Amino acid sequence: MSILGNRVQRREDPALLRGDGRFVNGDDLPDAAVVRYVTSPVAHALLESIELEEARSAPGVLAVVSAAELGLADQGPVNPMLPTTMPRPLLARDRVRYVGEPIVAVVAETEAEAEDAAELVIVDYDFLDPVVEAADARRDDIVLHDEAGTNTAFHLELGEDPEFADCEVVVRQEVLNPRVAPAPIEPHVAAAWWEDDRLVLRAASQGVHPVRDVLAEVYELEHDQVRVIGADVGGGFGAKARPPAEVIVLGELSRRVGRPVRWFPDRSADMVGMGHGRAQHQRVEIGGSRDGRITAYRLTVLQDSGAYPSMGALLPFMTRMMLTGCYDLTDVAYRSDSVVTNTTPVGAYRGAGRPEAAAAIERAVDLFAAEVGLDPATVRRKNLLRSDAFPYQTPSGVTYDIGDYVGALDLLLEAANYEELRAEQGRRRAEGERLLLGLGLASYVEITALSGGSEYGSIELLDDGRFRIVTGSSPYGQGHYTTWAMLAAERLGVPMDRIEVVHGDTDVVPTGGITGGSRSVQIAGSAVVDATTKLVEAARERAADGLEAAVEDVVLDTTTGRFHVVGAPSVWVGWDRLAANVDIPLAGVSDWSADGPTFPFGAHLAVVEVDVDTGGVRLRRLVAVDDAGTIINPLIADGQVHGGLAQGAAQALLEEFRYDEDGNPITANLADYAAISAAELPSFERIPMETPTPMNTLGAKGIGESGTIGATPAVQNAVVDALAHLGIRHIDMPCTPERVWQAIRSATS
Ligand code: MCN
Repeated sequence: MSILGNRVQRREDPALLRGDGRFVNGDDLPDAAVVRYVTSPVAHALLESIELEEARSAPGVLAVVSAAELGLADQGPVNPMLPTTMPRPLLARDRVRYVGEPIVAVVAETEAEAEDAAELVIVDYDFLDPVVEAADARRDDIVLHDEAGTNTAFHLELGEDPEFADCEVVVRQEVLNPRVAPAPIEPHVAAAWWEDDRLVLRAASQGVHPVRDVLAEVYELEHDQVRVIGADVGGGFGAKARPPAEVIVLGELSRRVGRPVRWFPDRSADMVGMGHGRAQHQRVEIGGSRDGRITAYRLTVLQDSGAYPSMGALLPFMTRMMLTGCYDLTDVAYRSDSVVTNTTPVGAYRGAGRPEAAAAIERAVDLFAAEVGLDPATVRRKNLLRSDAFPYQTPSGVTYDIGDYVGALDLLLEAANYEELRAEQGRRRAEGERLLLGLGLASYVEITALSGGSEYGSIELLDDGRFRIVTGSSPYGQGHYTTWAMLAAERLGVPMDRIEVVHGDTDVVPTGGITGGSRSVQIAGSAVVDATTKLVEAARERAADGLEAAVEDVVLDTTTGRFHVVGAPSVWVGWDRLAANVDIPLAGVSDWSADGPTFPFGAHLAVVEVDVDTGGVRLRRLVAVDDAGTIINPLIADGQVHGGLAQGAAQALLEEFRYDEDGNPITANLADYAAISAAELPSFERIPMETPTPMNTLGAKGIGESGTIGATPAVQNAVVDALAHLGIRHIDMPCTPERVWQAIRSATS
C-alpha cells in the first residue's frame, strides 16, 4: 500500500515538543557578544548629530557603530522593477524614515550592558512632517527620497476602461486590506562570526542560500566565503524571506569586536522591524446584468510600501496576476501605484498579493449580488469558469493549469448544508433575534511556484543501510522533513525511519531557493523524487551485478525494498547488502525546475454570529474546500490550511497594524495587536478535493497559503451578510466590534 496520501505524523515534532529544537538561541555560542540597536523613535526626521562617546565608554561595551563608521554599501532595489533612487542604508544616515529604523549598533558583553549603553547614545533629530497615509504620499507634497523626487516606487496598468455604461447594474466601493504584522513565534534572530576569512551566519530564515547571496554581495565575498546555517525556524509567514538590515550588519560588527555576535530582538522590536504585510487600499468597480451575469470589473490599488520599497511594493504585481479570480471575465482593467510612507517597510506575508486580489473580487461579487438581489452562491455559479475552460489564459496573461470551480462550490454548499443555514438566518431575522447569522462565501484561485526556479535534491545510501536526503528547501513549519522522507520511502520500498533529511546549511546543500509562494512540494519535492529515481536506477545496476542478471531484467519491489529478477522474487538483493558493499557511493542528485506555476483553487464558507447590540462577531464555522491537486500528506496539508484559515479569520476580524497621525506605531506588542487565538476560532471543517495538475509528475500544487486566501473574504463577507437586511453593504477589515457597531448604528439611526 502506498504511503503517499496517508496521514503520517510529523517526524520533526517530537524534538520540537521536547524543547530539543536547534534554534538560534546562543547556547552554542557562549562567547557571543550581544547586539542592540538604537532605533528611531520618530517617523520622519533629519539626523542632525549622533553622539557615541558616552555609550562607547559604558561598562561592557565592545563597539558602538553608526552609518558613518559602518562602511557597507546601501541596499539597492530587491528587484529590477523597483527604482534605484530609493536605496536603503543599513544604518540610517542623514535621515530616518520610520519608527524602529536602526541608527546605531551597540555591541556589549551582556544584554543589560548593551541596553544601558544604547540609552547613552544621543541622537539629535530635526523633525520633519511624516507621511503616514498612502493617499497623502501619492500627492508628493512631502517626498521621502529626494533623489527619486516622488513617493511612487512602482506603477502598473492593465486594460482600457471597462464598458460600465453598458451594464444594468454597477457597484463601486473603497475596500481596505489592512496592514498586518506577520508575528511568527520566533523573532528574526541571528548570530554571526568569522572563521578565518569566512563569514558564518546562523539565522532564522526562509532559505539559507538567498541570505548567503545577499551577504556575499554586501561583504564583497565569494559565495564559498560565506556560510549560512538555518536549522529549526519558528515560523516566518514570508517575513523571513530576506535578511533585514539588522542581520546583514552582524558580520561587520563581529569583525570589529573579533568575536561572535548575536541579535535577539524582543517582540516590540520585531513588530516594527520585521516587515509588515498587505496594506492595500483598493477600489473595486463591478458591473453586469440584473440576472446576475458580471461583465465588467476594475480594480485600482494603492499599495503602501512603507519607508523603503521592497517586496511590499511589488505585491500589486501578484494582485494583477490574480485579478479576475475564478471568474469568466474579460472586460477588466487594473491600475496600481506603490508608494513609500513613513512606516515599517511592507514585505511578503502569507499569500503576498494573491489574498489581496481574492479579497477584492470576492467582496465585489458579494456587493454585486446584494445589488441585484440574488444569493451570492447563485451569482458565483453563474460567473465561475467552467471546468472545460482549462488551460485558461486570463486577461492578466497567466495560464491557469486546471480547475473545477463550480465543483468546489457545490461540494462546499452541500457539505455545509447551505440551504438550511439560509433558512436559519431567515428565521432569526424574522423573530427579531439579537444574534444574527451571517454566511460568507469565497471562491478563490491562487498561483503557487509563481517565480519558478529550480531546487536541489539528492539522496544517498549510507553504509549502515540508511538514507540521507539533502534538500535545497528550508522549512520553517511546513513539515518537509516528513514529506520528503515519504516521497523517497515510497520509491525505495523502505520504512521512513531509515531516511534522514538535511537542510538549511550552505556548506552542506549546494544550492537552494526560498521556501515561499508554496513552491516546495512542486519543485523541491519533485527534486527528491527525481533524485530517488536516479538512486534506484544506479542501485538496480549494482543489484544486477549481484544477481548476475541483465539490468533490464531486474526490478525493485517497492513493497519489500528488494531487487530481483522479474518473476523470480525468491532470489533478491536488498538495500542493506548494497550498502555493505558500497565502495563507490550510491546516490541520486537532481536540480529540478518546474514547468510552470500551478493554480490551486477552492471555496470557503464562513458562518458568523453578529450581536446587533454590541457589534461583537463570533466565528461559528469555517468550512473549506482547498484543491491542491494530489495531496502527499493530508495531515500536514490540514495543518497548513488550518494555520491559513486562522490567519485569514484574524485579518478579517481582529488584526490591523496601526499608526497614529505622527507615524507612531500603536499596536507594536501582542497586547495591543490583536493576534487571534484558539479561543476565537471554531474547529475547522475541511472537505477534501483533489484535481491533479498536469504541471508535475506528482500532480501536486501548493497548499501552504490557500487557507488565508479563501478565509479572509469569506469571513468578511459573512459579517456583512449578517447585516445585509439592514441595508449594510460593506464593512472594512478588520470587522472589529467597534466597526460593526458603528455600521449598525449608522444603518439603524
Ligand atoms: N502538501 C501536501 N500535498 C500538496 C502540497 C503540500 O501534502 N499537494 C504538504 C506537504 O506536507 C508540505 C506542506 O504541505 O510539506 C507545504 O507544502 P507547500 O504547499 O509546497 O508549501 P511550502 O512548503 O513551500 O511552504 C510555503 C508556505 C508559505 S509561502 C508560507 S508564508 C507559510 C507556509 O507555507 N508560512 C508558514 N506554511 C507555514 N507553516 C508554518 N507552520 N509557519 C509558517 O510561517
